[in-house]
Amino acid sequence: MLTSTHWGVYDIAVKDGKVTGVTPFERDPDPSPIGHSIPGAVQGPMRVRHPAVRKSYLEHGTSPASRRKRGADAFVNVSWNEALDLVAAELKRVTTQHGNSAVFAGSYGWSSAGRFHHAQSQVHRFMNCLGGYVAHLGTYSLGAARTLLPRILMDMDVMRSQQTAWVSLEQHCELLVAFGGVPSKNAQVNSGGISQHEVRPMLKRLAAAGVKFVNVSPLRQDFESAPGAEWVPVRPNTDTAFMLGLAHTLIADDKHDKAFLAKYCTDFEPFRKYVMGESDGVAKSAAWAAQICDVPAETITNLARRMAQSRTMINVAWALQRGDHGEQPYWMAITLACLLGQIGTPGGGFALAYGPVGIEGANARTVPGPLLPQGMNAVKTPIPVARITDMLENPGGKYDFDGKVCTYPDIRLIYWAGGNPFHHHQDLNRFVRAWRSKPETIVVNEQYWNPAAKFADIVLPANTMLERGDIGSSNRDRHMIAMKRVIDPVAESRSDYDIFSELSGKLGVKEKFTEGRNEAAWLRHMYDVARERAKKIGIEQPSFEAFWSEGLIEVPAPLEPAVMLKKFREDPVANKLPTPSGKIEITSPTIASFHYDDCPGHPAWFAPVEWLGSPLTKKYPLHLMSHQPSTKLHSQYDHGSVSVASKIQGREAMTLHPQDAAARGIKAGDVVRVFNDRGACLAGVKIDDGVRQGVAVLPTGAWFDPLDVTVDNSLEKHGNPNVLTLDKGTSKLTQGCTAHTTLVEVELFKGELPRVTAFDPPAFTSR
Ligand SMILES: Nc1nc2c(c(=O)[nH]1)N[C@H]1C(S)=C(S)[C@@H](COP(=O)(O)OP(=O)(O)OC[C@H]3O[C@@H](n4cnc5c(=O)[nH]c(N)nc54)[C@H](O)[C@@H]3O)O[C@H]1N2
Ligand SMILES: Nc1nc2c(c(=O)[nH]1)N[C@H]1C(S)=C(S)[C@@H](COP(=O)(O)OP(=O)(O)OC[C@H]3O[C@@H](n4cnc5c(=O)[nH]c(N)nc54)[C@H](O)[C@@H]3O)O[C@H]1N2
Ligand SMILES: [Mo]
Repeated sequence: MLTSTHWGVYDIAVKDGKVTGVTPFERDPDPSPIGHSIPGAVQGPMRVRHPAVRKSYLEHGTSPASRRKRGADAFVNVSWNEALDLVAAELKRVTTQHGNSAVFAGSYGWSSAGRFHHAQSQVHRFMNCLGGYVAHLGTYSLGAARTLLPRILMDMDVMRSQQTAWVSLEQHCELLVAFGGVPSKNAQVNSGGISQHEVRPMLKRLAAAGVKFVNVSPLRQDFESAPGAEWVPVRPNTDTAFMLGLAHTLIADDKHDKAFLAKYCTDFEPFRKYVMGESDGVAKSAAWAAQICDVPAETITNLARRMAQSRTMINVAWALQRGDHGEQPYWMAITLACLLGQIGTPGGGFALAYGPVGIEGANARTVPGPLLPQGMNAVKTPIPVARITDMLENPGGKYDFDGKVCTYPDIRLIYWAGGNPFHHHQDLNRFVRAWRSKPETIVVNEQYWNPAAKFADIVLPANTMLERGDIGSSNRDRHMIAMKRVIDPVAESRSDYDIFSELSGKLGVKEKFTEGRNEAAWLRHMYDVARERAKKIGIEQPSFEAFWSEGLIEVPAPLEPAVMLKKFREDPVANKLPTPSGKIEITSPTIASFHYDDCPGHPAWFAPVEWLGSPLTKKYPLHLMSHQPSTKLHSQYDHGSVSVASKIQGREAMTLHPQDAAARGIKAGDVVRVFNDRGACLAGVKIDDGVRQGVAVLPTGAWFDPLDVTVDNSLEKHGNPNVLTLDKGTSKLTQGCTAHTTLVEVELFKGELPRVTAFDPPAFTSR
C-alpha cells in the first residue's frame, strides 16, 4: 500500500503485521533513498510505547528543582487515563490562573506528511477550542524572507506559486547564476510530500539545452547535479557584497536597464547613489566586493557582463537569508534582477529558489488540497518563531519586529506536537537552560525517544503515518495519495487526533474539537471540501470513494509553463503589486520609516557579527555551515538505517578542506571536537576540496546527546551543530534565525571516545 512522506511516496510491504520493506513510487523518476530508514525504525526500539511521566515531576510536580532535572530524569510508564488527567489538570490550572497567553503551543516543526494527522494543525485546533495559545510567526526556513517580501514585492507563498518553471528555463535561459547552488540533497523533500523528484533530471536537460551554470557558494557540491557548473567559492554570508559588486559593474558600464527601473521599480536613485559611493563615500565596486568575498575582482566584473549579455536567471538558496542581516541578500538579488531588466521574461529574472525543496520549478498547477481547519486563536501575542529562548528568558520584555514594539508573554506551560526544538533551535546550551528553568510543565506528543521527548515532563506516544489513515497532498505536487493504514499502532501509541479528542473530552470541549467525526469521517469531509474548491478553479476530481479505492489521483499539468511576474511585466498598472507603490520597492519608504539601525530603506552591505572577515577569526577561524542533511529530514529518522550508515565512528560527519585538516593534523575518519564560546560537540571527519578553505560543514540532524546531561554546556557527543550556532534575530525588521552565521575552531579529539547514547531509550523506573 502507498504511503506519502515529505521525501517521497513509497509502497510499503508488510508480512505478519511487520513492515518488511519499501519500494519507491513507480512514477518517481529519481526517488529519495531516505525512505529505506522507515522499516527498521517504525517498529524499532526507539518508539515511545506507553504514556510516560518524568519521575520527579510525578513526585514533586512543577517545582524549580524538579524542572532542573529535565533530560536527566528517569521516566515512569503510566496509563493513558492517568497521563491525560495530568495534562488536562495542568492546562486547566495554568489557563485559569494565568490565562491562555501562558501556554506556548506554537509547536513549530514539520511533523509527518498527511493532511489530517498533521500534528501542528492538531495541537493548534485543540488549543483554539480551549481559548487559544501563544503561537509563532514565520518559519526557521524563511524567517527573514517571509517578513521582508510583502514589503518590497509580494507574499512569499504567492511568489512561490508563480515560480518560473524549469521547462521555461530549458527553452529560454542561457545562464543560471545560483547563490548557494541548487542542492539536489535538499530537493529530495517537500513539505506535505513529493511524488516525483525532477530536479536532477531537469538540470541534465537544461545542460543539454545549452544552459550555463555558475555556483556562487562556499560548497562546490551545492551544484553537483548541474553538468559543467563553474564554481565561485565565496566566503559565507558575503553574497550581498558580491551582488553589489555586480550592480556597480552594470551601472559603471551603463548596462543597467533604465527603462525597466523606471517603469517597474521604486526608487532606484537612493540605491544608485549608495552603490556608486555618492551617499557614503564608498563605491561598492567589484574591487571592493572582491576583498570582502575573497574572490578575484575580475570574476565579479566578468560575471556581471555575462549576465547582462545573456538571458539570465538568478537563484538564491533560502540558506542565504538564514544568517545575520538575512534580508539583505534577498532584497539585493531582487534589485540585481531589476537592474538586468529580465523579470517577467521566460527563463529570466530571479527565483527564491530552485532547490530548497523539490517542488520549486515543477510545471504544476496550484490546487489547494485538504486541510484540517484550525479555528481562531483568541491569543494575539505570537512570537517570531526563532525568538523562543528570548521569550522564555524575558517574560514581559520588549522587542522590535517589523515596525512594531512587541512584548514577550510569560509562559508557564509548553505543549509540543510534531516538532523538535532540540533539533531546530540555535545555541542549544542557552536554550536548555531556559527550558529547564522557566516553564512549569512541558507536554510532548512524540513517536520516538528523541531529545524533545527525553527533556519533557509528560510524553504521550504518537503513532506514525503507517498506523493511521490519511491523505497525502501538497499544493503543487502532481498526485494526491490515499494513505491507508498498513500496520496496527505500535504498543499503546495513538494518533494525535485521538489524544486530543480524549483530552478535549476531559476539558469539556469534545464536540467542538471533533465535530462528531472520527478519522474516516474527517478524511471524507476534508476531501469533499477540497474537491469543491478544486471545482471552482476548473479541476474535476473523483468522489472520495473512487479516490480511496484507486489509491491516488493525478493533477493535470498546466498547458503554459509558469513565468514569474509575467502579467506584471505586461501591464504594471492593471497588475500592480501589493506593495505601497504597486511596484518592486528597491527603496521602501515604509522600512526606512522604522529607522532601524540594522535595516535601512534599501539593500545594503552589513558585516555579519561572525564571519571570515571578523576579528573573532583569531580565536575561531572556521565558518560553520550547518546546512540540511542529505540522509534524513532534519532530525527525523536520524536513528534510521540511511542516516546511521553515513556516520563516522557513530558521529555526524563534518567536511573540511584538505589544508584546514592538514594544518590541524586531522585526517579523514578521525573524530574532532568542534567548539566556540557557546558550546562544543564531537564530529567525524570527511575531507573534500569542494569545500572552500576556512569553512567547516556539519549538517543538522544529529540527536542532541550531551556527555553529562546534569551539567550546563556539557560536551555534545554526537555532532549536533546547534550547540555552536548563533541565536540572534536577523534584524529588528525580520527577527529570523541566524544559524548560518557561526565561527568555530576544530581540534583532534584525543582520549577515550564517549559512547553515543542518543539512540538509547531513557531510563525507566517505577514510582
Ligand atoms: N543549525 C541549523 N539549524 C536549523 C536549520 C539550519 O539550517 N541550521 N534549519 C532550520 C529549519 S529551515 C527547519 S524547518 C527546522 C526543522 O525543525 P523541525 O521541523 O522541528 O525538525 P524535525 O526533525 O522535522 O521535527 C519533527 C518532529 O516531529 C515528530 N513527528 C513526526 N510525525 C509526528 C506525528 O505524527 N505526531 C507527532 N506528535 N510527532 C511527529 C518527529 O519525530 C520529530 O521529532 O530546523 C531549523 N534548524
Ligand atoms: N534532505 C533534506 N532536504 C531538505 C531538508 C532536510 O532536512 N533534508 N530540509 C528542508 C527544509 S526545512 C528547508 S527550509 C530547505 C532549506 O534549503 P536551504 O536553506 O537552501 O538549505 P541549506 O542546506 O541550509 O543550504 C543550501 C546551501 O547554501 C549554501 N550556503 C549557506 N550559506 C551560504 C551563504 O552565506 N552564501 C552562499 N552563497 N551559500 C550559502 C550552503 O553551502 C548550503 O549547502 O531544505 C529542505 N530540504
Ligand atoms: Mo525549513
